[in-house]
Amino acid sequence: GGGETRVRVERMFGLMDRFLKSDPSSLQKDILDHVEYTVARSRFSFDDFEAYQALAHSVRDRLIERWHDTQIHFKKKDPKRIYFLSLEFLMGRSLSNSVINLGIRDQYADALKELGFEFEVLAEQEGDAALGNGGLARLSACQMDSLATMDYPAWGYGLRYQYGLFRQVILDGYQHEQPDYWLNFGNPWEIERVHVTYPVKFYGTVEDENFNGGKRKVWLPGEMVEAVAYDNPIPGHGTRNTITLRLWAAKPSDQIDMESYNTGDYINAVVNRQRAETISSVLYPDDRSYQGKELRLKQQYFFVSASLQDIIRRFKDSHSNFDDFPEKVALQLNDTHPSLAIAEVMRVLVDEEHLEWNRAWGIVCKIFSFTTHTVLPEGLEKVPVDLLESLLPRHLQIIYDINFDYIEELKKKIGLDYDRLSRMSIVEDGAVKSIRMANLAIVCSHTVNGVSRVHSELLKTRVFKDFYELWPHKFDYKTNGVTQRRWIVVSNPSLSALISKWLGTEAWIRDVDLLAGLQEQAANVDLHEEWRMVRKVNKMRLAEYIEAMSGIKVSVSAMFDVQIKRIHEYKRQLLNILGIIHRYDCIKVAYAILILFQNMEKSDRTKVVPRVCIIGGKAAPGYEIAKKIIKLCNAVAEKINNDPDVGDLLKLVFIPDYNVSVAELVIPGADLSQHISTAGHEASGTGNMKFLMNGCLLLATEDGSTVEIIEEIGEDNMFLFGAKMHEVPALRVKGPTLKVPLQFASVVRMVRDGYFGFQDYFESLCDKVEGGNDFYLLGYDFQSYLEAQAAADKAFVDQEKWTRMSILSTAGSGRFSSDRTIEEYAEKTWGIEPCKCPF
Ligand code: 4GP
Repeated sequence: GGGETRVRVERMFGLMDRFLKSDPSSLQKDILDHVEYTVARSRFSFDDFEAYQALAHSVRDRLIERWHDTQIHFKKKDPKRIYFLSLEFLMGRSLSNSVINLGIRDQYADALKELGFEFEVLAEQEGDAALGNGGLARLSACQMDSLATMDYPAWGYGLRYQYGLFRQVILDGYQHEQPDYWLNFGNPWEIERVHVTYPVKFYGTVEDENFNGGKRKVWLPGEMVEAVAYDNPIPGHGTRNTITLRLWAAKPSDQIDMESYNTGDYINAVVNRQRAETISSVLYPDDRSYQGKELRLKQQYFFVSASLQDIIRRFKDSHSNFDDFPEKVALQLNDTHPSLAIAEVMRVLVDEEHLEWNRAWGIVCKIFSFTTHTVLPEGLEKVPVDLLESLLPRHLQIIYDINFDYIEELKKKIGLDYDRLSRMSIVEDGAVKSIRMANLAIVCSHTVNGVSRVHSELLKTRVFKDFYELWPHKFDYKTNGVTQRRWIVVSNPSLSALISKWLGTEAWIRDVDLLAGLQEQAANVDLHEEWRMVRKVNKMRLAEYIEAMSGIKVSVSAMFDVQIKRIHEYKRQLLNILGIIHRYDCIKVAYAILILFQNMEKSDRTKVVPRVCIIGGKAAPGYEIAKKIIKLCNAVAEKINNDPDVGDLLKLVFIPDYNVSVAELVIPGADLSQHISTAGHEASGTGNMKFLMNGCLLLATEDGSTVEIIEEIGEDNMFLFGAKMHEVPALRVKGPTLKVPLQFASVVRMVRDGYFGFQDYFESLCDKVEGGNDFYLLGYDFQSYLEAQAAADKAFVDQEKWTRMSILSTAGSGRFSSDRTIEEYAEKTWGIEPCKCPF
């Protein structure tokens, strides 16, 4: 009945009529309809959460319309598509972002007001979608927003974890992890596609088929589960284009193993089947270490296999020759996590589509690009061969075959340099024989991207040096960026309005380079006044949150100094805490002098610039040292915040359960933010960009993308310190003989001596930075860190100077939009073009 249905529908709706209206009374009606029919509450009585649900569903309806149109348009135009494969997406909340991108935020706010609700209050009802750990995962989310906004024909593919990143609860200052069962209250932002399902196979054996020079095989799996698609529409801003983030959930397979049912143990047979769901049940909370766990490998293959079946099905809908595949498909590997896709494409092409091995290999070499997000060796995944052999026997064979051909070629190029050959091999012959996923990704991708310029230099000169020497043309970088839609417009609406007013346009929301126009106004006193007002209101909002959450009252005239990110030794939250202890000590000394000499030194105390130090972040559950850093922060906070000698001069707040929506609140309220990794360790950093956009000044080391921020805004516009990247290796060699400033020794001493309690517990933490063990150079950098902090204090006292620096920070942030990053990827790496949906 397809044709008839169409005729009827076209008769029923005029072309434009079929779209939902967005005037306040249509919106009200839609919301109330959803209260009644979706939420199943009475239109006359519903609470904030139910109102949020109804509101979300009415937004969802509008998203679906655009999303359908976009998919139809893409299908008709059949452009080359980019498939972004990532095991993690940190989307956060969707409501505000969606209505802003759809351009109907104000209409909704008005509609709700008349119904007696406030938009902001309802928006607070939404929980975060935290399907990722940190930087890498949030970057994927920003990039999806840019892909949609810039009309690229893109799909994101990932896993629909039932438990997102754990919730962090602080009890007695210690981190505890609680499960994040985020789907408990339903998720209006996803659409379950019960008909989009694929079988995914595991285990079993491989048999020969005597074709194809022996390369074609038959895999007889031992286990089968079903992947079900959940689509999350991602709306672009100022465009109708709405793309798909497709997340897979595992379900028991339809194919019932009759035997286990026939044995009569019906209940156990059902229970066993249900185990399939564990594959997509939980996100691994370690962002840097790979433990070679079977479940993790299962997750990787599960999402890769389902995604590729989907991608290949879409290709085959309108193409019959796989030689056209590279013209239509670009596959982006977001870190090594999806690298099994390489072996999977080979397997499908050779075993299932019956392509000859070399032809399949030619295709594989043209479609993959790989981006790595770390410089830490422990971040590079290695999969034990035993594990792979049992779980994916056919894939192991394929990887061996790829490696064999590659090593033969390599020998021709570099000769029999066995050390180098073994370093470059995909297979590592160590105590545990394993597959180096990064090597697999590099060998098979046409482009290997870093995430900032200096990251790329490190990849070329250290991490992947051998490969760079062999294939210099493969190596490139695209400096990360963040979306100004979420990180200014959604999270800082008053700054957003102010910017639009002073630029005389809202066009910067899509064309962020226009922010540079603020430079001309950086000395304008009227702008200064409005700028300070906006910042103050944001600080008040943050102060209220701090008080509600921790009971600590903070003064908004103090400098709000923030460090929020995953807790890692290399990110040096410990340096920050030791700096705070030093500040505390100075205040105490000044106080003692004041008491001793009565009025004489009074001025010294008034010279102290009041600070509120805010630290937030999660530690991986098994990362002991990171957990001790959290405890130390809380112990120091306890002492300082309750010391009457200190008062408003210094407060320390640990914000629990740091996540995307907490960041949206904290960043706009920060005066100063810290990005203080040991130089050479932060691949890029994206938090620095979010703070920069919001006019927060940076106190930073010359690491990752900060190096490029310096080029944009100038070193006078921030507070830099610390050993430079090229100095770090030599400093480490000198390690034990390095001179450490007295102040450093004395603050570590305070911790060691139990000044903040928990003496035994902190001992190993102190050992990490003393006695020649100070790998991250906290001691060496301490002096210059304190100097940078003093410079920040000095600048803060001069509010005019500070405001100018703040305006110049926002004005100079244009380069750090993910729109720019995505455009570079599209042009240089993926070879795709915009495909804009009409209307
Ligand atoms: C992070 C990097 O640590 C960070 O520097 C970078 O900005 C971010 O990726 C996005 O590229 N890495 C991870 C990870 O989150 O899991 O390796």
